[in-house]
Amino acid sequence: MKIGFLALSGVRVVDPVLQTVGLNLPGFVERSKVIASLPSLGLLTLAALTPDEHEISYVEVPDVDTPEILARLPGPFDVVAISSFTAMIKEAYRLAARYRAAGTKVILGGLHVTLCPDEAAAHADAIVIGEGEPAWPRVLADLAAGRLQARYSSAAPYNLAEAPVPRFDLLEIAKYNRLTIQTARGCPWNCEFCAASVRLNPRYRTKPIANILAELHRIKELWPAPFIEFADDNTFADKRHGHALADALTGEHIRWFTETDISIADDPALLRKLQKSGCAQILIGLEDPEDGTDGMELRSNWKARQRSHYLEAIRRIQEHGITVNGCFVLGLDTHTEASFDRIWDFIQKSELYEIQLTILTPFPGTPLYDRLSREGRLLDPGGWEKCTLFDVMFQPRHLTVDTLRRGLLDLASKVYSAEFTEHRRRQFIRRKLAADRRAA
Ligand code: B12
Repeated sequence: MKIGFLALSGVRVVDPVLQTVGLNLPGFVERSKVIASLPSLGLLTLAALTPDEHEISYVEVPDVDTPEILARLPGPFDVVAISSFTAMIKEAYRLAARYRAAGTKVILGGLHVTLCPDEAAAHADAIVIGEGEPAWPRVLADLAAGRLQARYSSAAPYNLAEAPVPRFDLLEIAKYNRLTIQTARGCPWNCEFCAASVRLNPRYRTKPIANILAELHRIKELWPAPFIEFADDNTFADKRHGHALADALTGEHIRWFTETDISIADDPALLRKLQKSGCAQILIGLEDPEDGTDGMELRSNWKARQRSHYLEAIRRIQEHGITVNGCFVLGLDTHTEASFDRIWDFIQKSELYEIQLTILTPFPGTPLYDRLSREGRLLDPGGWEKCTLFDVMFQPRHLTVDTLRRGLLDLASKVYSAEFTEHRRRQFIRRKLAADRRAA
């Protein structure tokens, strides 16, 4: 069979003001450029599980509604596999409809399909719920035998020791400024708003170091000194695995970025290893430095218990030469008009190198979505295109929708101003040099 793996790429925002003003702010533009060019690791993984007898291609579709796509679909293919995030699911459905009209079988999978299977099933010949690896070989075998089922699901957690090396060779490597490797799935914490891989399968699992290195070495054959982004929700939640990973990366001569939680600051030995292994930046969800995190983490209220030592933790990590990208969520139930200034004050005090500001977003299938729905606060249920982390999709408790939008824009204009960005960069270098002098 001729199989097309279709990735909808690029970043999204619906709000026209944010599009014109917000995305022109230097920090937004910089970050968008960096991340907009990541490939779909999910599809490259499925491609690796596709037997050689099939002819496969990986295609990125930046915008489904462009004249080129409308005039001529990539292909022809017998089957297309399309991946899904919520913000672009309607584009995925439009693309699916065009292929199905042309007689191509469409298989849909990924995060949104897992979160809203009944909706997705109406747009595909088959859907895959949950992790793709266990189901994909069955889908292909059933397709070949002419007995494709409407739904496949992977109930048991996939054993990451069996993970294949994704087909990075299908990519036009020069197009990318970083490539992804997944080292863990899920997260031990259960934040009310989280719509990442914790929703595919709730158990936290790490990938054996040998598999991670095999993936890295494959990438290095194609790109000798790559920049790697770990596509994890929480890379260093398991400290033993974290130490082993940092040891394994040392000497690989790479620079890398990942997402984890603030607890790495409590492990100075790990911080030293991260520095040695080429860690450039760690992204941490701080959400709110003072209030609003109470009750956010549903397992043990873990997040609320961390915030008293945020400042000290950021300082400790950054003194190791690792920049912290601190993420703040605006529109929490405790937020009032005063919260924007309060967060701005904290950002200035924190000396964070990088900052990410997002709006609280009720992704379908999350406890947050269910709560806001029960409370009658969803503004446009089913308006999935707004699940961008920048568009306001719900009625905030103590703010109007417009005050929240304006609050994001005002705060972003201060945080991403050329002047403050330069100040943050210099401050980081100064602190690092001072820490090095103290250590010498
Ligand atoms: C890399 C990444 C991107 C890349 C994606 C490149 C691409 N085309 O896939 C880029 C930078 C383009 C991107 C963009 C966006 N992203 Co993003 N991104 C990530 C990130 C960091 C890693 C995702 C990843 O690689 N996971 C690893 C792979 C292996 O997992 P997977 O894709 O889920 O695939 C598995 C299964 O889902 C399944 N599967 C997946 N697809 C398919 C298809 C078929 C046919 C089958 C059978 C199975 C299957 O099998 C795979 C293996 O088990 C996550 C955060 C995180 N920590 O996970 C956010 C994340 C996925 N992004 C998110 C968001 C919100 C966005 C944006 C909307 C941001 C914006 N404002 O523009 C856009 C969406 C635009 C778009 N094009 O869809 C959210 C999505 C939540 C949701 N439920 O939709 C996440 C979870 C981050 C978060 N803060 O919540 N992102």
